[in-house]
Amino acid sequence: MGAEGPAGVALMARAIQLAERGLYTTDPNPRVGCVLARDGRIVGEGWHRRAGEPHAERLAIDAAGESARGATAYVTLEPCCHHGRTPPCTDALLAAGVSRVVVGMEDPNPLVHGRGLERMRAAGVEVVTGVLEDACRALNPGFDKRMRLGLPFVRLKLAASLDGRTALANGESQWITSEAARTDVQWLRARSSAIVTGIGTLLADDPSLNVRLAPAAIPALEEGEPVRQPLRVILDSALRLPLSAKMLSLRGATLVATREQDPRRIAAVTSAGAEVWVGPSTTAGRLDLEALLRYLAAREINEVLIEAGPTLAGALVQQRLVDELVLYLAPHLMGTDARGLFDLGPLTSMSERVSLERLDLRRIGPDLRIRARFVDEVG
Ligand code: AOF
Ligand code: ZN
Repeated sequence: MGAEGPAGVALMARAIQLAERGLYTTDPNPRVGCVLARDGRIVGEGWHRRAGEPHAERLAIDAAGESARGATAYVTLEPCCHHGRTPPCTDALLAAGVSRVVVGMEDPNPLVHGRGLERMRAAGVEVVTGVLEDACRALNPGFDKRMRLGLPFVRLKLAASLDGRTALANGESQWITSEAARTDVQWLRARSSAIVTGIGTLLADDPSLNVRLAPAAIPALEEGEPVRQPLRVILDSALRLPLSAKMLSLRGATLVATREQDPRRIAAVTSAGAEVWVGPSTTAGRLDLEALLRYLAAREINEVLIEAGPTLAGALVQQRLVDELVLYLAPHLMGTDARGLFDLGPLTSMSERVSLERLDLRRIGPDLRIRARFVDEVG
C-alpha cells in the first residue's frame, strides 16, 4: 500500500483507458494498460493487445525510449516476473531504469502473485499498490476469478417483457427485444471467451451464437484481422445435437457438453465439426454444471456468457454459479401463461429469495437493460 496523489490517480485512470482497448482481443490474457510519467508528464504509453504480443509495460518502455529512466510506471496489473509467451516485465522495467512502480492490483496468476512487486522492491524501486484497484479489477473479472478459483466469470444474459415473460405459452419467443438490444448483446458476446446455451434453445431456434460485429467496429484489430469468435458451448446431456445445426458451419469452434458415452454418436457429432466433452453427472442425474465451468476454466476460458432458457438459467442461479445478470426488458406485457425467466421452483419462505445488488440501469433503444451482481456469487 501507499499514497498516490490526484495526479497519480489520473495517470492510473489513463492506464485503465488504455487497457480497455484490449477488451475484445487479449483473451485469454488479461487487459492491461501502462503509462510512464516523469514529473507528472506522460513519456510513454502501452496496452496489451493480444496473447503472444508484447505486454503493456514493454510497449510503454519502447515508446518512452531514454525518457523511461527515472520515470514512474502506472500499471493496471502487477508487472509479470515470469517467462510466458513473452519475457518478464519486471526485468524490462529495471533495465529501462524506471524508479517507481504504481500498480492497480496484484496479478492473481500464481506464477506472479506478488513476486513481481517483491522483485521490484528488492531492486530498490519504490512500489505503490491498490491505486484505483476496483476499476483495475473490473477490467478482468474472468481472468481474476479463473486464476483465484479455477472458475470462469459467469454472466447470464436474458431478455423478457416488462412482466418478466420470455415466450408465449405456445413457445413463440423470437424478437422480444429491439435491434438495439440485440446489438448490445453482440458486444457482450465479443468480450466473452465462451457462449453457453442449452440444447432446448438450439433445437427451438437454431442460433448462430457468433459475433457479427464488423472488424472495423473493434479498433484494436489491425487491417485484415477477423473478429475473435468465442467458443460456443452446447449443454446437451443426451447428445441430441442435429448434425445440420447452423453454428457447425460458422467460423469458430463448438463444444458439446454431454453425458452420452456412445462412441458412435460421439463420432458422428465430432465429424460434423463439433468437439465433444463427456462430463460427470450430479447425484440428481443431470450434467454437472460446476464441473463444466471448471473444465472451461482449465481451457483458459475467462468470461462465459450464458444465453439460455428458464431451465438452465434457473439451475445455474440455484447452484450459485452466476456472477452477473444482464437482463433486457422490452416494453410489452405478454400475459399470464407466458413463460418466466428462471425455473427456480416455488419458494416456501422469503428467506429463500435470491438477492441481487449493485444494480445498473440503462435504456437501450426502446428497451431497458439491468445489470446486477448475485449477492452470494462464488467469486
Ligand atoms: C503484465 N503486463 O500487459 C500482461 C500481463 O504468455 P505471456 O508472456 O503473455 O504472459 C501472460 C501472463 O502475464 C498472464 O497470465 C498474466 O499473469 C500476465 N499478463 N502482465 O505485466 C501485461 N498482459
Ligand atoms: Zn508482463
